Amino acid sequence: MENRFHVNTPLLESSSMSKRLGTAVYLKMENSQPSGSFKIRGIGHLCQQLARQSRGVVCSSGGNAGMAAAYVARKLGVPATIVVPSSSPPLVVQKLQDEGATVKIIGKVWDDANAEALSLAEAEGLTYVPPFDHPLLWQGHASVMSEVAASLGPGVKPGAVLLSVGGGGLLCGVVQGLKDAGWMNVPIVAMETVGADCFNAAVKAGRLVTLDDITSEAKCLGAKTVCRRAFEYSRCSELDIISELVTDQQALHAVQTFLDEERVLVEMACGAALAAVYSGLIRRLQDEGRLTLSGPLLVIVCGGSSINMEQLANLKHKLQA
Ligand code: PLV
Repeated sequence: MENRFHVNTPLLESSSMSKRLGTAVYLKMENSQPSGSFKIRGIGHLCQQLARQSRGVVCSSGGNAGMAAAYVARKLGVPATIVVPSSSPPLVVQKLQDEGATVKIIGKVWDDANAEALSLAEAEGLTYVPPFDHPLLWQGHASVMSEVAASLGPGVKPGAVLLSVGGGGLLCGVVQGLKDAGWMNVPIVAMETVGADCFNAAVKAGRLVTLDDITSEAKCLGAKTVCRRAFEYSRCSELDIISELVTDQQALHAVQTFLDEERVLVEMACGAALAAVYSGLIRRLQDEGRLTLSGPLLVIVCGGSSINMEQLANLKHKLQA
């Protein structure tokens, strides 16, 4: 068996969320992964396959994919270069450096940083680590669902899965995990923020859409184009993927409520998913008959390192002004 870098994360019942929804809510605590998010699952798996003998890895990232790549590279004894856009907060740059990575700040949004990472890989013979668009990432991310299946035990399946979408890697991994578990008919509620909504835009347009800009503060959801596989899944008749948006204010409010009620600090990218519960969106989908929960709601608490008390205060200042 390959070495793995991720840990089995806790599956916790949230009594406050359950009370709000009138249905059991389970939290898959991916915030407690080494490197701070679910990204380590896919990136760990990909690097095991592609980077063992590498001269070095280069990863473009809003932050968390980079954190995972830097962590895995250190464990493999391989140098890591992480390319982030200028929108990534300084605290992430610092954390990446603390993890031993070389950090380059290129462009305004992730797409700019990614172009640089691709040309660095080419020019310097480095292994390119994509943050969301690769079958090995999805295969690695799928382990989140096999763990959930093991934790829930035989005969129990989630009523729905609630998650965030950036470039769509987590979504693709969860779909694969649902397939593996024989849970294809479990609906997925796929959340983005307004201004980082490339999946929602593609679903609405019926084709891949490239956003002009990322205007949301949820920078780790800020890919301008969702990966093709995620878009294809949205059109697959065997799957039920509900794409919804919240505002940055709702995502921030969710981050704060989650901190107060669950005592856990997550970044805006994760707040987008949590906001579906706190803002009443899940309730509304139920009322409208678009979502029926025949089992517990599973929330993927994707986590994220782009947050601390100071960053939280900055966000409050920016968004609540
Ligand atoms: N973040 C990517 C892409 O950014 C990155 O480079 O870190 N939740 C958190 C905490 C994340 O960091 C991300 C992705 C997501 C959710 C969404 O996952 P995805 O991209 O697989 O849909 C531009």
